[in-house]
Amino acid sequence: MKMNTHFSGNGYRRLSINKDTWAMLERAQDEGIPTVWERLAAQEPQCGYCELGVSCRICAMGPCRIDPFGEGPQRGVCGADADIIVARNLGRMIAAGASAHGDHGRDILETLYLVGEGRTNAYTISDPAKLRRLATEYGLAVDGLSDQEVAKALAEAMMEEFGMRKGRLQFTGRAPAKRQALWDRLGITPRGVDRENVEMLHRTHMGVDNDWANILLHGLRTALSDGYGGSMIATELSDVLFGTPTPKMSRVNLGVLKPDQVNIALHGHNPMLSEVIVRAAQDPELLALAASLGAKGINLVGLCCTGNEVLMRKGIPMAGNHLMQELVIMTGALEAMIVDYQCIMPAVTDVARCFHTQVISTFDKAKFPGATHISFKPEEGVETGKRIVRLAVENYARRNPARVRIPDAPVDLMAGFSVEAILGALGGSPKPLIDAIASGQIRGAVAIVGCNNPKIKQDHGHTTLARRLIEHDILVVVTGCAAVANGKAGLMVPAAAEQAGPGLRSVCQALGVPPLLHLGSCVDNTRIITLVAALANALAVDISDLPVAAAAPEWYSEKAVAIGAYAVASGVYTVLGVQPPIYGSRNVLNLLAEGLEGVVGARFAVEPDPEKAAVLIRRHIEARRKALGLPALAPESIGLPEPVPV
Ligand code: BF8
Ligand code: SF4
Repeated sequence: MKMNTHFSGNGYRRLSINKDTWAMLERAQDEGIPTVWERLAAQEPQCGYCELGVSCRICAMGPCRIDPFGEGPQRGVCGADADIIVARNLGRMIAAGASAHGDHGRDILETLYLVGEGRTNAYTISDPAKLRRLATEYGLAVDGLSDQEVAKALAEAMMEEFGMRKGRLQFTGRAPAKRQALWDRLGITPRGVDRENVEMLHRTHMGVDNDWANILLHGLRTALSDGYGGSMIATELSDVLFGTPTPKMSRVNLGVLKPDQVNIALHGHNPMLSEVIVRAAQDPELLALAASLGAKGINLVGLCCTGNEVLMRKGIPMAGNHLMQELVIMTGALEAMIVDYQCIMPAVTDVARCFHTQVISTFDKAKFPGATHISFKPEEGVETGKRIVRLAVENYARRNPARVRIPDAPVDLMAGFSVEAILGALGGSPKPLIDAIASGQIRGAVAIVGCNNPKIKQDHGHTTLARRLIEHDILVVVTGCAAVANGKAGLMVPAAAEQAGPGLRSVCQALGVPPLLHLGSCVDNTRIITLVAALANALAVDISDLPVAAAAPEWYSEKAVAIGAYAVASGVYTVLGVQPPIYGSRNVLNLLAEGLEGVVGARFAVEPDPEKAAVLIRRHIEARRKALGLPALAPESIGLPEPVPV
């Protein structure tokens, strides 16, 4: 591919705030290796119809598009108008994102079932107390049963949730009673993890649900089946199998690679494989093999959400977030990139061809031409893990030391804040947090979540928003690539409390925690839902009454759309930093950005400038505080951002 010249000189510096990214982009430029940024530039200008959401290729009478200026066609061949087309496209995005999480949850669930049946030697029950709590939540009698028997019974009960037998997902019971009643009234209580996704695909087939608002309502139900179904099952069962996270220190950025060790990156989302890799990397035989090749050890590093999973539970250092997946290979120091699924760019095998790195794919549902495929079966996890690590170690012999360029020194970060760990730090109940919010010492809490997107200067949105919020005494919780971004910026160590306002600072200092708490991977956004539901329940209010908000400043993925939709459907005001493809329908836009407030007590906002997003969020939080009768700043005193032109 022709390299894009507008990154010449040090123009690449405007693509990211990070020195490690800059160093690798400099190498990419010197050596003519294309990256995600060049490919974006090559795609520009991107299709305006698609950006507005008004193109449709659902059937073979099309593809169709609606002219946003009103001069060309206003109907597709079937008669669909812009509202239907935009709503159908958005509905399918939600279903795809929810399916990704649901399928991930199912993989973990099937593993729990294997443990319950005693058919795998690779996994055990790491948190039996949590296993029993969950089983009790599912109405199962656990007294007198072994952990293995409880695991099997819980797995079977959860398998029911993927279909349609029960009529409502068990975990919806975590939401405040008022919220559950609202969902019932609206007819959006999720009934099954798979069911809502399938129904969305059905409804959006040509000629089924031709009412845009009805499609969007089902979009909320589909998203709820992710938040209280697929994702929540994935999180809770990963804790049961691999351990419920506790606070721990680790390090982040490309500097976590070691020049004298075998470096292996764990990339993707599912912790099943990475758990066995972590064990295989400590295997004496493999360590001896590494030593015989001159390596001082085997160094595991994380990428994206698999990285977050092993960081949260094992303290494995983190090489970077989404936009680092090509760049980590360009260090020349990576022996293997082990991938499972989701957010793994097909481009990684292209970049790997320029170096000695082996990309090893592991799930039969996620193959990569150019990668070595080693099929992972949880029954044979231990053997597969060793086989993969052996391959990586052997590859050390092919490393060219002259090509190794590891930029920057790693930054410390603290991770591991499960809901259990947070409540533990608070002395077992949310009351101290509620008291701090009520007094105004902490004004509210905001989740900053989601991806990197090459359309946004890497990590600028995440870190700027986080800084503005903590400065104003707003506690921030982070997951996914947003967490990694803020870790790299040094905001996730206890000492970063210095950068917080006086109220939040004193709370963090008393507890010894950072002002940004790392709650995990993207499926772990359900920890945030569990936490806000617990706060609302403790106060006997709905989630939408709380001074809380969410933001996805740099999102790119369909999963992020599903997450945003279940956050809003749960009552959480959510600000997006990247425009979703809905602007071609004024009706859809108005519903999502305004009308939903009257339906579910929360809405979306779109604000690409994180400075302005911070103002929007602070205004929202103060308005909620006022409505709860808590001391509140006047919204006008916070400043009014310029409205985004629509
Ligand atoms: O599930 S934040 S880029 S890695 S989608 Fe992907 Fe986005 Fe990162 Fe994790 Ni989440
Ligand atoms: Fe065109 Fe309608 Fe077919 Fe979409 S469903 S491609 S709008 S005819």
